[in-house]
Amino acid sequence: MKFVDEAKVRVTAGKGGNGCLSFRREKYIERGGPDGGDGGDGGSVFLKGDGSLNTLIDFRFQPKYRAEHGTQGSSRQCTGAKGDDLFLSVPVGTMIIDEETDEVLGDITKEGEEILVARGGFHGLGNTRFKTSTNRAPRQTSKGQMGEERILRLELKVLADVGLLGLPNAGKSTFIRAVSSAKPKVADYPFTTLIPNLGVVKVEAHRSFAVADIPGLIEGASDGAGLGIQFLKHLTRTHILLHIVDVSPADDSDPLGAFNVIEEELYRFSPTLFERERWLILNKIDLLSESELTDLLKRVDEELDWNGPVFAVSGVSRHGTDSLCQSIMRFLETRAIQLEEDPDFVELQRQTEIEIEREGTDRVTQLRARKRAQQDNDSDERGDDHDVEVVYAE
Ligand SMILES: Nc1nc2c(ncn2[C@@H]2O[C@H](COP(=O)(O)OP(=O)(O)OP(=O)(O)O)[C@@H](O)[C@H]2O)c(=O)[nH]1
Ligand SMILES: [Mg+2]
Repeated sequence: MKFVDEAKVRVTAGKGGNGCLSFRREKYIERGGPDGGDGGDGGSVFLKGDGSLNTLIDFRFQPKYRAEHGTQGSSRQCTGAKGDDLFLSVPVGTMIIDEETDEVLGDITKEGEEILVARGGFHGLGNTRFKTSTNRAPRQTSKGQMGEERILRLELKVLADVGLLGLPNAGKSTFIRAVSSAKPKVADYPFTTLIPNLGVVKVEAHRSFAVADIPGLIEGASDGAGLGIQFLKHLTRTHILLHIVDVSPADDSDPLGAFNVIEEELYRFSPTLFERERWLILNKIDLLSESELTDLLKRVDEELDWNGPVFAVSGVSRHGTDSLCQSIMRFLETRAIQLEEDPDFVELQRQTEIEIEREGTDRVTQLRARKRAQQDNDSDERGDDHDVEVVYAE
């Protein structure tokens, strides 16, 4: 499955400056000829590949862009200044589509690659240009042309940096709603989320990451219970998993028990994915008193086989979610630097992904074979999401 991050922007190139109507007027020179200069061209709009960006989210906050107009020509044959071109930085991999015609204008495939998306208006001509042997004092000029305007749809296939993991009702979708502009359905019944969703989290300008919300897992998922475990394959290329635990489940079950159930299912899907950076997120802390939370944290410390980071948040009140996102961003940025500097680390990541893919595929294949045997030639593969191709981030 490919997640697609999408943004619509209106780009308007600058108008060309008008030509100038003017005649030379100097002392002692009678009937000086025409001396109106041309206008300057309008600035164009370009999109430019920037390898440090990984989402299109900044465009959702600012959807309109305009390049500068050219200035008018002036007397003494002065040409107007050209409007500055506008370069908009987009992530490498961005596809540019004209929203009105659906025409693909291009793909930004490399760092620094530039694609013209709106051409600046041509400049107007000053009256000097219209002088002929029969018309020595032309009063004619031309106007600068309008710049092109387009509505662009930008699409970027993104890999989620962060994957959410947890029982149904743990609050995964609520968390995505709290930290991003994605609006997956939230409800107090299990399996509200049936297909993975993508949320893009903007920490500040040009710092963002993508989170995948996948359907909840239940005990026995790796044996096909609930929606199964095949959705875990969407976490193969994430860099952190957030294991979200409801601290106050409606059925009064023990949150630590819920934690162990998911850890077990994850391990059974892929021992290699189990080794991935994973943070424990205690969610719904708005439902606990301070002392209850302290007791729970103490139990986490004493009773769980867990050495990773622990965060206490509430997706509903958004308590703790900002600082969690800041920590995620810092982790991802540190990792990106390591990827740039250390080729061994890059290779290790690649191997890890191959291994997870292999383990996950084996597991899912085994499960299907078993199901098929049980159901006696029943080839119904509900729960599979092979035909789900594209999910748009809202
Ligand atoms: N009080 C409280 N309720 C929450 C919080 N987060 C989620 N909920 C509630 O928990 C229920 C389940 O939330 P969802 O976000 O749909 O849970 P999910 O993990 O996405 O569930 P599935 O999609 O079924 O796997 C909803 O009724 C939410 O309103 C929270 O921080 N505090
Ligand atoms: Mg959900």
